Amino acid sequence: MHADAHVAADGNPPRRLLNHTIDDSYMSVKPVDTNIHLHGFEGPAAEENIFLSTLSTPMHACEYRITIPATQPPGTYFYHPHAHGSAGTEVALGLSGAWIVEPDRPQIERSADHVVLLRYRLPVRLDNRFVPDDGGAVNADAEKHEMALNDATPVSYDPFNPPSWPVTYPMSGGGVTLDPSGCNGVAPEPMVSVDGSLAPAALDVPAGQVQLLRLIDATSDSPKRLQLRDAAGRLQPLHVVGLDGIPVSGNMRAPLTQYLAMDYVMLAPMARADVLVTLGAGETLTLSSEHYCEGADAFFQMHHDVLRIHGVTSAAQETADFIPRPVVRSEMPAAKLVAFVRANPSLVRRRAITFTEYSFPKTGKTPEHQSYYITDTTDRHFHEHPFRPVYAPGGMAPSNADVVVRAGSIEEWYLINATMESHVFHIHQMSYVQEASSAGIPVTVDTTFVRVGTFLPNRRDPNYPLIEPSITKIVLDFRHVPKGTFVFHCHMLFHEDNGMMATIRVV
Ligand SMILES: [Cu+2]
Repeated sequence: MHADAHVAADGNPPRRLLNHTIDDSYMSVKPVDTNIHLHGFEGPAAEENIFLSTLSTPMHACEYRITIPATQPPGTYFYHPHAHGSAGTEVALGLSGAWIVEPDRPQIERSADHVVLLRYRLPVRLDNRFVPDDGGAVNADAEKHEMALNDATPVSYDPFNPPSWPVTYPMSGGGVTLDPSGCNGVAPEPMVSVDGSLAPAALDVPAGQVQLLRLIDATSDSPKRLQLRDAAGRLQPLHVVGLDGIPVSGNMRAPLTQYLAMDYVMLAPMARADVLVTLGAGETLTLSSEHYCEGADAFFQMHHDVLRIHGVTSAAQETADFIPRPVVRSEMPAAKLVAFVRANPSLVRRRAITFTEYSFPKTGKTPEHQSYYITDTTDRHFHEHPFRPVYAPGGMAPSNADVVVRAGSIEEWYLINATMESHVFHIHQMSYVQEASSAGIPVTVDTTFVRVGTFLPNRRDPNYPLIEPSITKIVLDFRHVPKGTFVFHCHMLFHEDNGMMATIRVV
């Protein structure tokens, strides 16, 4: 280990903006620290303690004893390192893998069960900068503008209908011009492929037999919009039986029997979609990654095929003893929970969780940098600070918590994106309900794409438009979540490593 593996500095003094305070603190960790997180694990936080890491333990080793709860839904899960500051590089380069929970009696043969890991095609740029290499000038413009924004004048504030927010970057500056639609970055997105193969990979399957594709976005930072089409280019609905490990039907004994038809799935980093396909002899289906609106200071998403599936004549036995059928939408557990919330608003606490970014200039030993925050902004005097756990002597989890909730309660969170790019929400130890999926209905997930907001003209400062934040609503049911301290964060790991993570305690 190098002595300078872990660099922390104070950064800039606190700033005031609107009614609230913004702390800066800069941390740089070389990817020498690691640990493990079982993404989607619904057991106690202490069993897969992500606050422990190989740098934080005396022998530079961590021991985990993990029991998968009997109530863990049968489906597809993922494990990856979660050491703050170094997780992004490690995941981008492939340090991760799938874990699968089988139902009591598997419904499908192993040969019809396919794990489809979408990883970056290597080599991949790891600095995650959206600007070209000569983009230093645009950063300098952004920092100067940012530091001039201080404004301690109180404004009226509704956390659930948030005010427009300043943007981080100028529309034009330092030789870089941003996309005025707010959707596309100036640099192309690094492409994904199956297991690092040359895209698209090929999969031959026996014709007429139900196949399960476990689609996993194994990238560190790149949500993907996945579609399926036939040989004539016609869109084919994805028959989704599970999202993020959880059967869409809620049927834990026969999770593959009922599917939700979706035109596309928005698969965020570490998100999973379990999809059934049945091909005729000679039929081909192609899975592709499609363009979507990622944000002006994100990347330019491009169409590319990732997997071609061919149906081939086979003498093999039928592999499934069930015929998949569409789920009854009103019977889905996600629909029922949202109906309960609508019928009983007084029983549900609302909370605003806001994603923000700011640019900070060089001060002393601290280089210029972007800081990323995820903050409970329900109280108008909220305080933005990067992930900053505090430990009592001998403590295995932080003594400070950004959000405290009661076990047994239900909360509705407004995920508010006040930045120029997309984000991804993830919370540990539990799933939750996303009120609107790409199928237009509620679904149960553990990872959610948080779309970018919309540009508003700014007459005082035309080169710096304002952002009308986007709002994505989720319902969190804390009735079955083990008490303890854990985290929620942006699952674009560059953002997480640079501060966009917060602690939650269930008491
Ligand atoms: Cu983010």
